[in-house]
Amino acid sequence: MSDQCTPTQTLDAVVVGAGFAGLYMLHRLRQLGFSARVIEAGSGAGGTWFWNRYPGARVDIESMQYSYQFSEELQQEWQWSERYAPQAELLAYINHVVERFDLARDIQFNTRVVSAVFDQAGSRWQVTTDGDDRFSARFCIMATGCLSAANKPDIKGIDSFKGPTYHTGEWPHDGVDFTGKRVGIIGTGSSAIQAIPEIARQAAHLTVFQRTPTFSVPARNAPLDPEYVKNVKQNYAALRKTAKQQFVAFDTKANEKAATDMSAEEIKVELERRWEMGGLNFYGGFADLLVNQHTNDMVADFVREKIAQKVKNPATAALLTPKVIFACKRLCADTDYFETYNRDNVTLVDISTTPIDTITPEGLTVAGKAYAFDTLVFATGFDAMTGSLNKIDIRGIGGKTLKDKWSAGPRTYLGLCSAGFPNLFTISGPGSPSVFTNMVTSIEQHVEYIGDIIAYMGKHKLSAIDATKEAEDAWVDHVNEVAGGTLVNSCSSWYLGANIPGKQRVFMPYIGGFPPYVEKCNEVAKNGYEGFALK
Ligand code: NA7
Repeated sequence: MSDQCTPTQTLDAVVVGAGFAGLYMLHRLRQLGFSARVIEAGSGAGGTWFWNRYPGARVDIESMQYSYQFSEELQQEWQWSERYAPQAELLAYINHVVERFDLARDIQFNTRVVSAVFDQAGSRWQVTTDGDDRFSARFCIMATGCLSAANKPDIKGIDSFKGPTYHTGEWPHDGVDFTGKRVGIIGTGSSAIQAIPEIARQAAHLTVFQRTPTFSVPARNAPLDPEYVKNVKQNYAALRKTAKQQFVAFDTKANEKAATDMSAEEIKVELERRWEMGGLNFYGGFADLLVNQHTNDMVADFVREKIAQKVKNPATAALLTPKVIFACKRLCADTDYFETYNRDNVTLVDISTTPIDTITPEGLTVAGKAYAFDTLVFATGFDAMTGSLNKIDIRGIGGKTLKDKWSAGPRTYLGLCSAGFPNLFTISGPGSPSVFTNMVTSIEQHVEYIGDIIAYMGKHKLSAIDATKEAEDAWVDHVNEVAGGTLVNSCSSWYLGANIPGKQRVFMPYIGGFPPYVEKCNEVAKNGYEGFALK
């Protein structure tokens, strides 16, 4: 019956997701003369910035850099107000982009893609949605984000809690008023580190349940100085160029020297200078930070010392002090996070050795001790990199599912394509620099690269592109080899999928740096897309 009710819409491309990636992909496809439709589960555009509306949510890369650069007019006209834009401003920016480039007419909101099945005979993707839409498209482009499938832990009694519960990645649009409430929060990653100071200021009491303490450096957020903005805008091209030459694709004023080539005094000065600069500039302190254990220990000890200075209660300070490799989990940038534990209305509960026993109607219990609250917040992160893709029934050649193919860890060529799934692209997919970089810059690179491939195929009258197994195997080996040469491969982070019980531990993003990655992509293109089979 539904076959008759829902005629198939024929397009050049279906794009899944209307965040930074999906929006620019749509714009680019249109520029190239292709028809496309974006399917978005949310009621509005924005992806991460649509869903993550928890108190304190803001970007941790400077706003002047965490923005599109494909349009000079756009980057000149948009006014950021703070060094790190808050969620609402990022969403306003995204909505401005939607309007400015007239994108909404090709976006279907409130619709979730359920399946994408490759029809080999016609070289087309048949895409269906939970609204019973059917699309037939030459290309299917997954712009589903790296951190968009919320991880709700399977804790006993989770549904028994009688008060409201919230996940930071699925926050209510009209906000949550914590005034006078006793609040429990599980998790102490980036989201919690931003939310905890804000919730503590409002709530009657906040109890934080911490499994692993996190390294965090002061963000040093502030209103943007108009002179600085003017200067950046006059020289935007130069800043963007410098940023793209950096490992992380944003300008950290990186020190090219390894700590091993510096004197003890120089190191001390550099550490203090980085601490004062604020935010993820800390990554740029020493060229060997992620590969030299001694350097890493030294940086870690410096930050541990700062935590001890900030937190008045030594027992609490000890609990908040990370024991792992510095930046092994993503480094956080905070505003008053550690200081928040000096408040009388904040309690830290260590659940590293004694996990939560059960959630109860009144709160939860740890090691037999009951903690009561009115509201429970899950700041428990995401099924990263693969979670949102695995929610969709994606079937390639011979009906094989992507989920099955990736059961022992994601396998891609350049993080863009997976062999056996022709004409399917993942923007900032596993195996690409993505989360180790300025996401917007990485997204733009992928979108433009995919656009070029599609245009190339049109020009050469090609109907299908697929990664070869050999190129994919070699790329996966390279991704693993590079990760294995760093220190970040060693702790239980979401980079490895270690936060999701049962998920295969494989280092998912490419940690070889943005410039070498782009160079590799460009070389592949120059050689007629070597490593891809074109038909
Ligand atoms: P993260 O960084 O994955 O943090 C999730 C937190 O939740 C982290 O402290 C976890 O502890 C904790 N967690 C997860 N599951 C549980 C269970 N079952 N019990 C107790 N504690 C748990 O997610 P965020 O949303 O904060 O940040 C995600 C990214 O967004 C961030 O890296 C930035 O790139 C932006 P764990 O460390 O696993 O022991």
